[in-house]
Amino acid sequence: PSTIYLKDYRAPDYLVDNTHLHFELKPKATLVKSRLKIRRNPAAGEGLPPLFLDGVDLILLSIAIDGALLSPEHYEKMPQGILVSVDKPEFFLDIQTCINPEDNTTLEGLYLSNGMYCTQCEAEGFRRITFYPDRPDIMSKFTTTIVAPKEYPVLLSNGNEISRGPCEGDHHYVTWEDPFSKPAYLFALVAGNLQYLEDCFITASGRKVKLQLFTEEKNINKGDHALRSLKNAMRWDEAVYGREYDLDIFMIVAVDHFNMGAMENKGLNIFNSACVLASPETATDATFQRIESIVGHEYFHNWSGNRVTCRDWFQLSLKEGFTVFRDAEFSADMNSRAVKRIEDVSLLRTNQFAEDAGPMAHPVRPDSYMEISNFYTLTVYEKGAEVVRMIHTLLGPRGFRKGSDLYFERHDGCAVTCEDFVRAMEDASQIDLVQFRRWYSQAGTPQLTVTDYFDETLGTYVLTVRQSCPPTPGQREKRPFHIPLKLGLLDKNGNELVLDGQGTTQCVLEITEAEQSFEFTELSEKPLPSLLRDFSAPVKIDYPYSIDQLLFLMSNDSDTFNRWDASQRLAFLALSDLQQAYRTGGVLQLQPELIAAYRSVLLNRDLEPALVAELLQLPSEQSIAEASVHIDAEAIVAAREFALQTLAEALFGEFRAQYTALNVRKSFSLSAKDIAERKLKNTCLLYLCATETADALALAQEQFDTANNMTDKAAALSVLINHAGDKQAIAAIEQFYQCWKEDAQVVELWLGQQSRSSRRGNLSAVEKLIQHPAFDLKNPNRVRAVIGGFAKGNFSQFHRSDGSGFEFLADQVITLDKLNPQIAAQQVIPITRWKRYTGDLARKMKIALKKIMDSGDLSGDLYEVVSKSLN
Ligand code: DPP
Ligand code: ZN
Repeated sequence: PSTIYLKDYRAPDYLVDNTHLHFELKPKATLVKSRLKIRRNPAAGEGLPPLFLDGVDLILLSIAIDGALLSPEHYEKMPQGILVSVDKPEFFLDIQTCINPEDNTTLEGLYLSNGMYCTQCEAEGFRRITFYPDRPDIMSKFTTTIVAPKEYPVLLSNGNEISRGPCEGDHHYVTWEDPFSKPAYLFALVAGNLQYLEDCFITASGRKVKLQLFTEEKNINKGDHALRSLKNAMRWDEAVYGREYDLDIFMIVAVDHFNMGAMENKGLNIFNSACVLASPETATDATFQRIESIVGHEYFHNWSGNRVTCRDWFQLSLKEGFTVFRDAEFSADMNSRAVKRIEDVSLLRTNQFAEDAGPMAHPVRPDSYMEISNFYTLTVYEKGAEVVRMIHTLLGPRGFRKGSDLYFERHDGCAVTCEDFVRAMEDASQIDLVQFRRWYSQAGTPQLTVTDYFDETLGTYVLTVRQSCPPTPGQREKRPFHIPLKLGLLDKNGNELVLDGQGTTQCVLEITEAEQSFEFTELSEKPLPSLLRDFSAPVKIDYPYSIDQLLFLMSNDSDTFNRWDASQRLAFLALSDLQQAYRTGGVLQLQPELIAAYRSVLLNRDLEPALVAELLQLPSEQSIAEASVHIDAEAIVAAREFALQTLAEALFGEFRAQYTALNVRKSFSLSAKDIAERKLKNTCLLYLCATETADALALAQEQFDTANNMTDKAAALSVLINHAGDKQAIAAIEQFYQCWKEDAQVVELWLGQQSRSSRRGNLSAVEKLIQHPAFDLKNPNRVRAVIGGFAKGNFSQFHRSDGSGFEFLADQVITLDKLNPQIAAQQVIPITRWKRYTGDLARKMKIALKKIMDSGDLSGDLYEVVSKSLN
C-alpha cells in the first residue's frame, strides 16, 4: 500500500452533477446500474484528461458514454479502479456492475446483516458499490431506485420517497430523491423486513418532519429512547446553534453488523444496534447515555458534516472534532455537566494520550496516511473536539456562535477544510488564531510545567509556565502552542481570590511562548493555584502539589472538575509509591491521609452522589499505564489491587452504610439523580465485594436476583464474576445467559464482562468464549466484546509475563484480517505500543507483531498499523 499526502491534494478533474442509481438486490449478485452526469471541472485546468473512477471488488458489466458502449481500448483497468478516456467536456456515463453483498464480510459498501441489506460508505465504501470518483469533494444530487422481492417490504435510501410500485414477478421498487448535493460517502441503502416506530418533530420555523426508527420486529420495544434523544437533539441544535433540519423525513435504522458506532448518511442514519437499542431491562445507564450522545452526534452531522462537508479525508476532524464537541455539550446539557466532562477527560487522558505517545501518533489533521480508516481515531475525534472547545474558550460563547453561523453560511453546500473553519471563527470574532492553528498540524501531548513565587513584601504572586511537546513520528521539533489555561487562586480558607479590580475570580491565561510569567498583585498571602480548570486544554500539567494541597483542593476547589482531578492526582501519587515498593520488595502501604480523604468523601452529605461516585473511582490500570514513563504491568496490577483492597477493608462499614442507604426499591427512572445513585451504590458494592466476604457477596447475589434494571443486574454480575467463588460465579454466568441469550445486546455485555474479568478472564477462558455459539468473528461487536475486552480491558491477564496473551491476539488478528481489515487493524493496537513496556513484555509484543507481519498478504489497514509500529 502506498502513502497519500495532504500536500498532493488537487481539485478533481471532473464533477458529477447528478447520480442516478438503480439496484436489483440479490444476495450473491446484485446488479447496480449508475448514470452519472459528468462535466469537466472548470477549476482544474485545460484539456480533457482521462477520468479515474474508483472501484474495488466489482465486476464490470458495461460502460457507456452518452449511450455508446465503450470497448476495452477506451478504458484501462487498474488495481483500484478504471481510467476512462474522455473526448468531450460534458457527458452521461452509464455503468453496470455486479456485486456480492452476501460474501462481503468487510462491512464496507453493500452487505447483508441478518438477512437485511445495508451500506456503509464512509470513508471509501462507495467504490465497493459501483465505479465512481469516490472522494468527498465531488458532491452530487442522488436519485436511487431499489428493486427487491416483496419479502423485503422496506426499501430505503437518502432524501424523500418519490415513487413506488410493483415490478415483474414478486418484486417491487421504491425510488428516493435527495435534493441536497452530497459526497458518495453519505449515500445509504437499506432493504429488509423491518418494523418501525414513528414520531414527528415540528421545527422552529413550523415545518413538520416525520421521524422513523427501523429495526427487526423483536427489537421494536427498544427504540423509544433513541427517538426521544433525537427530538431532544433537534430541539437543542435549533436553540444552541440555530440549525434546523432540512428534509421532510429523518430515518434511523438499527443494524447488528456494523464497523462503527453509527453513520450520518443524509436523512438515513444507520446505527450499530448497540448504539441505538435500549430498554431498562436490557441496557445499562451508560448505554442509555451513549445512545443519547451518538443519536445527537449523527443528527448534528446534518450540518457539521453533510451540509458542510470535508474537502478530503485529511480534514476529517473538521466534521468529527466539531461534531464531538457539539454532542458533548448536548450531553452535558441533558445530564450532569461535571460528570460528562470527567468521563470525556478520562477517556482522552487514558487513550488519546496513549495514541499521541505511540507509533501511530498523528496531528488532528494528519498530513499522510496509507489507509484512511486507520485515522478514525481518538486524536481526530476527541482531541479534535478539545481543539474546538479551546476555540470556544478563547472566543467566548457569543464569539463562537458568531463564528459557527459564519462558517455554516459561508460554506453551505461546500466541501471545505479545517483552515476554512478556523478562518470563519477568526473573521467573526476578530481574534487572532494564527498560532493556534498549530493544534491542527503538530502531533503529541504538550506538557506544561508550572512553578510559582510569592513576594510577601509586595504582595505579588508570579506563576511561570513552561511548555514543551515530545517528538512524534516525523515531527522531532515542536513550536509553542497557543494554550488557554483557565485558573483560579484559593486562599488558606478555600475562598476564591479576586484576580482584578472587577471581582473576577477565574481567568484564562493565554500561553503562547515556551516560557512565560504572569503576575497577580495585591495579595495578602501566598495562594494555592487551581490550574487548568475544566481541563481547558488537552495537555499534561505539572505543578509540585503536596499531598496536603491536593487534599485541600479535593475538598475546597469551586471547580468540580479540579476537585476530581485532585483526587486522581492523589491516587496516582499513592499508586506510584506502591509500584515502587512492589518493585523493590518493600512493604506496601496506603497513607492514612488518603484513606481518611476517601472516608470523608463517602460521609460528606453535601456532595452530589454523582461526584462522590467519581471521586471514589481509582484510576484504571490502563490510565496508570498511560501516566507511567515505563510501563511495568506487573507492578501496576499489584499496586492497584492493593489500593482497592486496602480501601475496601478500611472503609467497609462506610461502604456498607452508603450501599444500604441507596439500595431502596423504587421504580426505574433515567433521571440524573437516579443514575448517579445507581452509580454510587454499585461503586460501593464493588468495594464491598473486593473483600470477598460472604456478607458482601450475599448483597451482590441479592442484587443480581432481584434487580429491576440492567444497570444493577450487570453491576452485580460483574462483581460476582470477579469476586465470588467458582460455584457462585459460574451459576450467575449461566443463569444470566439462559435468561438473555436471545438478546444480542445483552449477550455482548455478558461476553465482555467475562473477557474483561481479571479473575476469570484468563487466556483459556477467553479461548473458550471464542468457541461459544454466541461468538462470531464476522460480527464486530462480538469481536470487540471478547477479543477487545481481553486485550484492551483485561490488563492483568492480557499482560501475563509469558506473553501468551500477545500471541493469542496476533493469531486472532491474522484470521480476522481476511474477513474484516478495519476491525483487525483496530484490535491489534494494544501490542503496537510495545516500546513503552519494561522488560520482557516489550520483546514479546514485538515477536507477536512480527508474527503478524510475516503471515503474509496483510490488508492495507493492518499493514499500515503493524509496519509503523515495527519501525
Ligand atoms: N459514523 C461515524 C461518526 O459519526 C463516521 N462519520 O463519527
Ligand atoms: Zn461523527
